[in-house]
Amino acid sequence: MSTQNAEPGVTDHEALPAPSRPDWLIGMVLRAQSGFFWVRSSVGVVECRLRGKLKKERLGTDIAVIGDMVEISLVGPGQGAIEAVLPRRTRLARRAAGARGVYKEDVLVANVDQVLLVFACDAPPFTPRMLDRYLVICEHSHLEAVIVATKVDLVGEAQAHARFAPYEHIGYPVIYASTQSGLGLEAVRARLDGKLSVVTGKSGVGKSSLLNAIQPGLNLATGAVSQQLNKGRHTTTVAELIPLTTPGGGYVADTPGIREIGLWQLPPQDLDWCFRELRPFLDHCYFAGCTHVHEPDCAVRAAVADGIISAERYDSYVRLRTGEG
Ligand SMILES: Nc1nc2c(ncn2[C@@H]2O[C@H](COP(=O)(O)OP(=O)(O)OP(=O)(O)O)[C@@H](O)[C@H]2O)c(=O)[nH]1
Ligand SMILES: [Mg+2]
Ligand SMILES: [Zn+2]
Repeated sequence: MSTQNAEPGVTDHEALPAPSRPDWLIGMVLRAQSGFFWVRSSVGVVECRLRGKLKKERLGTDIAVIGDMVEISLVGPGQGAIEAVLPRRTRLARRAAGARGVYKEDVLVANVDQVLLVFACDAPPFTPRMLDRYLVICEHSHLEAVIVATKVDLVGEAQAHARFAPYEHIGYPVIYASTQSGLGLEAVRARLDGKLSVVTGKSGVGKSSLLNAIQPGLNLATGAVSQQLNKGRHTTTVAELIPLTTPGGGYVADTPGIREIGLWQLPPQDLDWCFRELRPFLDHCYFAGCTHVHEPDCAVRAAVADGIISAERYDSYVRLRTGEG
């Protein structure tokens, strides 16, 4: 496991609060599995279980998740108990079906600084609809999104830029990368430095290859081997944070995809806001409660007609708005 040789010390980039008891330690959950939590603290990685009182206080599966800052007590060499979970700054969550048809939030990663949305220029083909859905998830969760366009070597830089320019235009950072040519690897490394990042994107886009390239020795499974390992997995639940050896430290969660994170039942006004280039127009439609799909005198549709809002992005918006997916 990659966390086994982790240097002592928690995040170098965060000022840590003092523990509430002098004999407790503050640490970060790097890995969670079957009720065990691997917590990185000043004495190294400690294998912890949850205190029973925590389980009673906070029912659910996400009492502690990777990325959580926790207070632990030591119960033996390398072994401890999680006594408290500190408040989360941010979270990446999905809505899961709970009892009696009520949906509950299921936190996957806590204290996320940014999400790297990895999309290949080709192989697998670029899917703007999916990128737009991911961007909505990030906006809705108030998480910074960074687009990484991989496999630039397959299409050339001009075509890659043409494909992702609409996203740069509305203010999303795009890093053009290729593990074949080395393009963009420094930029990705700099972007990850000192932060907790979720790296996501569909299978085969090159997430693990990218992380292997920026951190030699990581040896994440790629290509056919990776596909073999993923076979039969029905969950995208992220289980592990990888500590980075970049100058400022940092952590990444390499996850197969956040597609399952439900977008359904997103209130219409929230969806409008999640398409950031729509925001300046939202108060200028003729009808209050305009859906921007068919109404006359719609400021959003006018902006699309004028080429101010990308027709492709608008198409994604309409699909989500009308539930066509
Ligand atoms: N041409 C080209 N191929 C690449 C590049 N990066 C990765 N690949 C190839 O793309 C395939 C998939 O790469 P992975 O890193 O396993 O992709 P992944 O996103 O981690 O996939 P999953 O783990 O299944 O989610 C492998 O065969 C890589 O060799 C690149 O920059 N250029
Ligand atoms: Mg992978
Ligand atoms: Zn409108």
